[in-house]
Amino acid sequence: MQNLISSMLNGDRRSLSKLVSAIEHGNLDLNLLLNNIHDKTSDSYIIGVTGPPGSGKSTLVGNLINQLCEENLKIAFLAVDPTSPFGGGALLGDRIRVSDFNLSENVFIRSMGTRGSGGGLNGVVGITVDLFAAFGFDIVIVESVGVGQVDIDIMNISDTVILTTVPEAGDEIQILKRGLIEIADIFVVNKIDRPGSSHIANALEEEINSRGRDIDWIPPVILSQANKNIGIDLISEAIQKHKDFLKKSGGIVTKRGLNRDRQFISLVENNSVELIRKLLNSDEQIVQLRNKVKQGVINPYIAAFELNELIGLRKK
Ligand SMILES: Nc1nc2c(ncn2[C@@H]2O[C@H](COP(=O)(O)OP(=O)(O)O)[C@@H](O)[C@H]2O)c(=O)[nH]1
Ligand SMILES: [Mg+2]
Repeated sequence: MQNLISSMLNGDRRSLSKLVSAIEHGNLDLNLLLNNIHDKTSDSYIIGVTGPPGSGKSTLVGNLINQLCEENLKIAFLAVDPTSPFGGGALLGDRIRVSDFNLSENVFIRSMGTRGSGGGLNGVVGITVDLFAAFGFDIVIVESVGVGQVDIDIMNISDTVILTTVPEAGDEIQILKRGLIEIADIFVVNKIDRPGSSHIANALEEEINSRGRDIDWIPPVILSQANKNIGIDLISEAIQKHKDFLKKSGGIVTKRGLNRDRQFISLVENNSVELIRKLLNSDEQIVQLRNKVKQGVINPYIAAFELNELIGLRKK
């Protein structure tokens, strides 16, 4: 394990790949890994791409990678799609020409499906991003389905969040309502070859302008046709502008601090749910309490308060 970590830190891609698999399947000493990479993760810039399935995220990222490669940047791409029953590559295979990227030493691509996602996918993604950063990629791009059904907390790990939409998305208003508008730094209306793109773009712009944001960054709305490589240069430019903005204003320090705090809270929430589920079945006093609830001896609400007492979550 230590050897694997050391060779990864020395730039060995096979070791990197093995470590990602180990993280995904949960069979490694996480403490050892995290202690080894903790102080090596700050130089990478993390870009999160989220939006409904089929809106063109992977296509867009593929072209974006091509563009960033021309600037000689080292890029890692993690595609997370918990809706996909396939892991490792199936997801990307028919979308972008992975073989093109394999030719380049500067690009590393992985996908993650449902495997190993027992409630902890956020943790798995966060750790993988840290690993990529420690390996020394200049840019780490994470794609995740972000609307409704699956919630990877993409904003907890990203410096710049891109939200993709498409003209025909009838549920566009829902996207706005679900609060995604608050988390995106750049909006992309993709598939402008289809009718209705300017309508959606205007609606988004209106919504953005109607909200007073607490920072000076006004998220741009960019029109693209990812499958024809149209608008990708504008997206790349917007990312650069946002990055400059964060660096100049010092916002990057605040943002990363907030991200770490949100990551922490989300992990604690996950962990405590898991812990309590275990206790519900294993702790003798709690099992007794459950039996009393079943028998109608104690009201479930009162029992829930009593459980807090039992596990020590007393109100101060
Ligand atoms: N018509 C049209 N199709 C696109 C465009 N961008 C991507 N696609 C296609 O939309 C489908 C879904 O794209 P994909 O990148 O896999 O979407 P994802 O699920 O958001 O990652 C693919 O068949 C793409 O070729 C576009 O601008 N116009
Ligand atoms: Mg995709």
